[in-house]
Amino acid sequence: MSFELLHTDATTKARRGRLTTPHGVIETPIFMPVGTQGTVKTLHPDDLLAIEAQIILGNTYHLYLRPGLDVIDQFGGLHNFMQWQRPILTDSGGFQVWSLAKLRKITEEGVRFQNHLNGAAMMLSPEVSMEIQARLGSDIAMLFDECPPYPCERSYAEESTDLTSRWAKRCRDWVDANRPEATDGGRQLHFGIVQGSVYADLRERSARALVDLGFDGYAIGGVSVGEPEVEMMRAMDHAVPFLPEDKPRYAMGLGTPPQLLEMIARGVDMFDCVMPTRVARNGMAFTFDGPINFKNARHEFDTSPLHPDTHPTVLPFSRAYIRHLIKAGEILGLRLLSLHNLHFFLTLMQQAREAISANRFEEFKNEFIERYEARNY
Ligand code: PRF
Repeated sequence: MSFELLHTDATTKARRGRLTTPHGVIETPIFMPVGTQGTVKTLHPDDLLAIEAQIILGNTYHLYLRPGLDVIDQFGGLHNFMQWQRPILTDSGGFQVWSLAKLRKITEEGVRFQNHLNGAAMMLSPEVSMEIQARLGSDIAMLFDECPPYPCERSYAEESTDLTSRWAKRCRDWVDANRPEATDGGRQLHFGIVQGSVYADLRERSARALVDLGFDGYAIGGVSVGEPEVEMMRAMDHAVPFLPEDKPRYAMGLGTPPQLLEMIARGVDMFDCVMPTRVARNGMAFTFDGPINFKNARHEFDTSPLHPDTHPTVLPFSRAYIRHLIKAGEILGLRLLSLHNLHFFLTLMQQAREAISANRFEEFKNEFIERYEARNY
């Protein structure tokens, strides 16, 4: 059993759990820093250890294109290649093909596309994606899915959802045929992805089809594609009731700090998002007292630290200095804010876990949001 449900909060659906993977144990709820190209941008793996990152994300699409599997095979997988020995989750590539590649064409077989680096014609399919992820040696591999756009006509959403379900069966078959159960418990875990756009019955149908096939965890995909926040929350409410209690649930590509807490309250256990590192490179820091924009002139002469709760590595630096680094385009500025933001997201998850254990998740969430939105810093 890879997932152990440790405790469910008394008043919300928030859960505390423990997921065991070949490269270690993950305490949930958890946020996963994104390392698309085999690096969490600007950070050394030691930095990730310092902020106690438990698991990071890698991308099939990017790593398949560059450096390619022949290079990564030389190292026996992504962990050794990038010098990160804790768990890695890889996304399956379908979503990235959609956002990056040119001339994409979806067929029953898979997705044909021209890659965004040199225009070469390529193909990703359920079998190819599962094979790439097996060779990358990630601890958690995502199934190959289609993420429909928003808004999405019902007829398209229905066809797309059923295609994702047929692809899930092909992923299952590939895994069963090629990845016999490891006897030492060290096998790669596989997570299905619930699609269905904004349609409640399609979300249910998608979840049921995946659960019938049986996977180690279930993601909710097709969210954060431009829909209003209320639709994002509804997508969780429409999928979670049909997912097994004893398997982890992962909301893909989300979200703001308040959104993460709202989703934990709905029974979601895992998250990933480029936001903390992407906005860091834009001069923005998340704090318990709301976001700080270092491009704002009010920080020019400010000798105080970024925030009292920042990581010890960042604490000695003043806001004026960080603003200067950002204004000057200095790499240290991007690095300090990336470290700070990921530390903040991981601290938030740690506090969420503690609040769940104490049966006070609802109060914790409301107190957090009130302080975050007051912006009294
Ligand atoms: N599917 C996959 N990866 C994803 C998503 C999805 O739906 C999302 C949703 N925005 C982010 N990453 N495979």
